[in-house]
Amino acid sequence: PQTIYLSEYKVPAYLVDQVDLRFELFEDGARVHSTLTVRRNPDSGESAAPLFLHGDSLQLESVALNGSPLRTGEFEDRGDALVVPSVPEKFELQVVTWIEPQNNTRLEGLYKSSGMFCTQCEAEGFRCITFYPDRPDVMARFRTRIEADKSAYPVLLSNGNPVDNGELENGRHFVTWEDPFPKPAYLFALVAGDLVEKKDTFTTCSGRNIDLRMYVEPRNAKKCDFAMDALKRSMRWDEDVYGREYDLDIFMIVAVDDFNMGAMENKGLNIFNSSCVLASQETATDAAFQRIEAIVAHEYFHNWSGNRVTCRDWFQLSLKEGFTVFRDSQFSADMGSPTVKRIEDATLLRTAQFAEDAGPMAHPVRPASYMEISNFYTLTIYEKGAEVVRMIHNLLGDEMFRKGSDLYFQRHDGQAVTTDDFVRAMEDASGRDLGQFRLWYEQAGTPVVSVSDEYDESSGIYRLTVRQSIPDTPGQTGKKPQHIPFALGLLGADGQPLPLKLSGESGEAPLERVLELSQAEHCFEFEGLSERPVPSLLRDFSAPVRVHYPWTREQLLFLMSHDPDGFNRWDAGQRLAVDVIQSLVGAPESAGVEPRLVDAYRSLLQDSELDQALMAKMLQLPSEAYLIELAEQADVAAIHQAREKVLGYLAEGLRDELMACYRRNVGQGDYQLTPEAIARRSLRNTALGWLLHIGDQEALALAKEQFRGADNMTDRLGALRALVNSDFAEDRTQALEAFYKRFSDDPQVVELWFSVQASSDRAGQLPQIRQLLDHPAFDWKNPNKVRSVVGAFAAQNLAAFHNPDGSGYEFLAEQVCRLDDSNPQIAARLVAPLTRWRKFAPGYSKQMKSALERIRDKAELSRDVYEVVHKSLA
Ligand code: BAL
Ligand code: ZN
Repeated sequence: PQTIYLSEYKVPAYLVDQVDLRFELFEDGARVHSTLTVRRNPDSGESAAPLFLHGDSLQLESVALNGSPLRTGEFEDRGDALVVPSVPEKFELQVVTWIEPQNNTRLEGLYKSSGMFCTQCEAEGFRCITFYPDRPDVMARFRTRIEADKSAYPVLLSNGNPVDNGELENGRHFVTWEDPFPKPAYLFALVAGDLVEKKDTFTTCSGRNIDLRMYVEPRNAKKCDFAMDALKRSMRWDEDVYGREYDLDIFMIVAVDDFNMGAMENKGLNIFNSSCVLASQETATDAAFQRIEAIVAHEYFHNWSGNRVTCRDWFQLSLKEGFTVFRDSQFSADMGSPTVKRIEDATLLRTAQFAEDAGPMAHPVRPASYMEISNFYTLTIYEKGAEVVRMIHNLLGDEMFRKGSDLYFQRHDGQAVTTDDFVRAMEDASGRDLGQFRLWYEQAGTPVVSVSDEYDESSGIYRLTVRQSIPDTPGQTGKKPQHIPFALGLLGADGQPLPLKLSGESGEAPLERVLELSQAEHCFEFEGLSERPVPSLLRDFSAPVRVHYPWTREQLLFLMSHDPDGFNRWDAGQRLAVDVIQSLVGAPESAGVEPRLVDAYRSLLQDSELDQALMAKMLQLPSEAYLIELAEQADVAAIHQAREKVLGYLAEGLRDELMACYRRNVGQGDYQLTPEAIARRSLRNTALGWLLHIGDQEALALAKEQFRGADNMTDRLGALRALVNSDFAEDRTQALEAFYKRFSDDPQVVELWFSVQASSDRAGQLPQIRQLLDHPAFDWKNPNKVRSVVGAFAAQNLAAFHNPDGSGYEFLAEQVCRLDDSNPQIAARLVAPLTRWRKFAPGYSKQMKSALERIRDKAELSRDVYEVVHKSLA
């Protein structure tokens, strides 16, 4: 496959002003009539360029130019493109294509899911519908007429506002939609199905009434309320915080079961993966409700950050994704607990994005090249991209950042632009120079910030030396220092924050400050300190970097109970637990666990002042995935054993406190989604999990009772998970059977049921995983099912996946090869766990590499999987 380079970007030779589409939908295929109003791009400089239209899996029926059919020789159908060598300066092109949505298993373009037609066009799916200049800098107005059988497809939707509808012969009907906003083809959407409609309204800040509609299959009608409410809160929030008002008269959300992504921000017609939008108390966990709220907000926010202002090319993907993830994280923080949200974001980043940044697919937030753009919907583009915007926010402050975003939206409304345009708007609005800051977009890899310190008692000076370095990544070496906002505080022995007075400064010193690192090394001198302080570094995770500082266990214990920064309090606990677990990795069985860890967790469990949501987070031990990420040459079995040992030791030592915690947090009245109620459920389920881990009989009885009597999915699944991860084999089997019996007709709950098993080292060893694949509810064509079994096994059941006999790797290779033919996007995503083979101890890495080689040697590998596998082996 060909590599595409940012440096080779050229403006389009032709622009499309208007797209008129007519879809004739049938059971055995669809005919797409397209009329494009085209003109030569005055900025292109290529006066005699041929017209080049992308295509993929299309059967061309006819081409006409200004109404005259083109004959053989006047156009070329290359399969992946339609080329018309000679065209006038302005013209209309009529193209008719035939496609087969019912056979489209890639789920790109127009396809069928549970009997309905739906689309996914980002990034390059529109070319699977008709021939088109399928690149985001070609923005056109779309008018779409959909024709289908009325009884099978009573609901016909597309972007914009409905402008016409009527009856046709043979029981068919049509609806026409018109979208007044020019958009790239990746934002096109079409839905046709037998769906129920849930209606609501929203009055915008200027007093316009917007029709809000959700379309779902009838069985899901009761699962819409939460998403609808989240949508209205998102609309209000975007007005309040960013001054962004909705622009069409109607906003629609559709839920579909078969979807590669989580959701898609098509103009006025967001399409969601069912699992990211449908929820009820009985069927969705707290985590699912929070995910839904965040994704509904994310897709809605794209209406401005992505749709009104879009990307010039796919190298700029983070322009819309990084900014929109930042916006949705601000929204979630405002809706719940900001500290907990920060902890969750940082955990994802440190566990998974740092791993990506240290692996063979590492790329900058603005990549310089790719083979298959679908492979670049990554944690780096999304989450690191959001951190980069967050740093700009922190450097500029609330007010200037808002000024910058206002300028960005106003200056670029209706345009397709670059990350550089975004940064420039921030600079122009604030007067700040972000020249060096731009390196965050250009350089891949996670910066390492190493801190050392010395305290001079006689002068009262505390000297902090801060060095930064950025590791080499594929194709990038010798990187320049970046501009890093580094927030810190200093604590005295009694836990009081100490003033941070830099030498030579006058006036009152702050108790927290943000140092701006720009060189490879800085030395900061703080004066007027009468005691050696304990540093609290990178507060609130002020930059996506790794911090190295030789904290002692005493210091970590101290920060864990005293740091006024909630994030760093949690972080100190994590660092301590990591240190204790790491010291046991590969140690003899007789090696003891640090007893102070039990004391620290006991204090935590007994701390009645502490925010319960933070306590719930602090009680989570670092995951195996994080421990692996931190290891040099990961020995998975040894890490797993060490972690289990610490968990067992803590649970034994804190048995009574855990039981008290459980009892304190049950029976709190009606189900609510407040941060407090979520924290209580999290605390009781963590306590239950720990107690079952050590085989506590009283806890077993409580778990069974909770499993039977729960009035919500968080508690029911919490009990199920605790049972599944315990050694009570019979109870586990009974609970799994009962759960399936109760929820077998709800695909989303069945996905939970699959993933609880697939991610458990007790219930998810390879033979059991194979059984899950043979289960009648498993469906290879449904990405959620694949993710819930194969994905969960490889990404969460690490001890089983990394079985030293290599069977887990072979299994994954087999499933990737199987999926590559039907759904290459999903196949390429599943390969990820193997790509980090260099990270593991030799016994593992050799076998991981051969599994990758096995995939590489498959005949007719898709471009998606080819890119991931070849880059991983390079
Ligand atoms: N644009 C793809 C889905 C999302 O990030 O919203
Ligand atoms: Zn997005």
